[in-house]
Amino acid sequence: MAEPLNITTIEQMEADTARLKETACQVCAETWEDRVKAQTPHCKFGEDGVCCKNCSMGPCRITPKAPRGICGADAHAIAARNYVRTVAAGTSAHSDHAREILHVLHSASRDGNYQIRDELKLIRLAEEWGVPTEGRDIYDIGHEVAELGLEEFGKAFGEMRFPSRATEERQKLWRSEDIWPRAIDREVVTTMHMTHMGNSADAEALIRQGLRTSISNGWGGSMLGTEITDILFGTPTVWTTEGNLGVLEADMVNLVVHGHDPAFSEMLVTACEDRELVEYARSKGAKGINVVGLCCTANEIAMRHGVRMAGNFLQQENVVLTGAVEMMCVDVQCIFPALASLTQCFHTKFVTSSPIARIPGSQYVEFKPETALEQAKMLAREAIDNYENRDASKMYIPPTKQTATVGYPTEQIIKHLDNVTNSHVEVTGSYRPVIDAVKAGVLRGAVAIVGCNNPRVRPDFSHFEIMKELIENDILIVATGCAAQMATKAGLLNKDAKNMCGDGLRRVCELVDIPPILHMGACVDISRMMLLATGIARDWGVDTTQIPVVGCAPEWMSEKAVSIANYVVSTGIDVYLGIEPQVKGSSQMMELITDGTRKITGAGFIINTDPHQLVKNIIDGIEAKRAALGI
Ligand code: SF4
Ligand code: MSK
Repeated sequence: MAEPLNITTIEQMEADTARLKETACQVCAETWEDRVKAQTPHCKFGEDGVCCKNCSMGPCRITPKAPRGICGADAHAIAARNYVRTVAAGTSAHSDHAREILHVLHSASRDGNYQIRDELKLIRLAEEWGVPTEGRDIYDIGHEVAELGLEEFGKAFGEMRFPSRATEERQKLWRSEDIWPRAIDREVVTTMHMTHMGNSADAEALIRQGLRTSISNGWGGSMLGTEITDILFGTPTVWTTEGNLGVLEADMVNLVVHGHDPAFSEMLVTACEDRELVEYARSKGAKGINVVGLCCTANEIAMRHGVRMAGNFLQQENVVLTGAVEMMCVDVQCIFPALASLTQCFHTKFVTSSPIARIPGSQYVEFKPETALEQAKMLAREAIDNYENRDASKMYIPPTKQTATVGYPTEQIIKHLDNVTNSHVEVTGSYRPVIDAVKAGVLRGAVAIVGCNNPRVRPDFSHFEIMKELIENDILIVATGCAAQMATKAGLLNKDAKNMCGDGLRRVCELVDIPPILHMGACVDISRMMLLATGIARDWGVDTTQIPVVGCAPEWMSEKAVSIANYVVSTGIDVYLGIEPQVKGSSQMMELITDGTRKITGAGFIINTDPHQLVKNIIDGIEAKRAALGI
């Protein structure tokens, strides 16, 4: 099998980190590697999920000698309560992000800072929700849709709207199992209430509420976040871009955007394209302004503007350690508070922008839709002014970078499939070609690889190994979040990566003109994957749980990931985890998350901390689904 021209190995990525660690020593800065050492070994009670501090009689920790907390809660109750609180926290993070975006849509106007960019998507959503569109101004429609979207959070009666996008079988199941969510805030509050001292101690009841809460995220908050972001900033299209630390430029003003909410980063991208500001940067001796992204903000702007990506979660300190960053602007989620002290070792300005993510030692500029462009321009000017403060003795930018093709929301996937089948008009707009390829065995199935990287394992290694082995075995990958960025850094989003694939997948990549790993966006965009799986299942004439498609989070770390994993399982899709959820202290919880949910939703977790074993489990799982379908 021909090797791809150019892949960046994990060893090369680690060598860049080691070189930057020398700079950290030079400026006496600590990094996450030091803090991992200081935190090791981790608290066993926390790891196993059997420490409860839900009331001040505790904390209570479960041991063989003390099998119950003071109130009598056992290991199963405590682990279950901790676990579903994690689901509630993750749901809150994604959904509150969506709420902010809905407010931006509500304030959008033709002559304001934010406009409606995808009118067709707005009209489609308005029609889905019964909002009149005929003869109305698009902004009036947008504002009414925003209001209805905001009602999804706290409506007093009724139930959530987007779950009715699922397959008929799923909808029926969510009703019969009584896990159709009522409203996002209601499910989060119910979870917090159920887990308050003196309430639920039944692990199964808690797991069921966790599933319902997670559906209010995946088929609620996250789906709203994705839809409204597309309406405001445009549905992503295919771009060729670059990723890894080498996208920082030695002779330009480097402005890094980091976090998740695109309202801030979109405005910074616009501001930095301003001719006057570019001229101002030149007047200060720089060749221009280089905006690059980190974490999911990077995914958002890469697939809407082709903006280059500096790296994923555990690379956030490396970016500062290059000594070449004039300003890092962050919004919400996955931001190390450690960036405040680290940036102080350099000339880098660290700007926080949201009341949700206040960090001591940062410069706080509360970002508001009404003044967004003005604020973004002010920050860009400040970054330019900071260019002259660089210290060349602290500067080293690893040259490593890769070309990546990004931006495959469902609309683009359908468009690419249509291009292949344009001679058969009757099949356009459907997933039929991909289904035919799976039925014929050219493709064995698909895996959604998502999630963070995590120092509990060798960072990025599991992603790399699993992705490599899956594509060798003719399994197509869709990726989001920091997993997608690992693929970017490695070069696996390059169309040339088809040379690493098995014959079947390589033929598909050539025919459809895609890389073997499709970048679908940020972690909030896993909702796109739910719609993709639903579309495939519908066109196949089966339920989502039957198709040879699974999810995998090899290196997950955040509470959002736990909520995501639960809504994927609720959708009937198995999830393969490379990091153990913190419930090991309860045999009942281990059974519930791996097998118990299977009796409710038809899917569960498969956990294996060895990436090579995990990928074998995935392939076995896909083959079992194929066999059950008789293919
Ligand atoms: Fe202990 Fe029960 Fe209070 Fe938890 S709720 S801290 S187990 S007494
Ligand atoms: S940024 S949640 S580290 S994917 Fe979405 Fe990456 Fe995980 Fe944050």
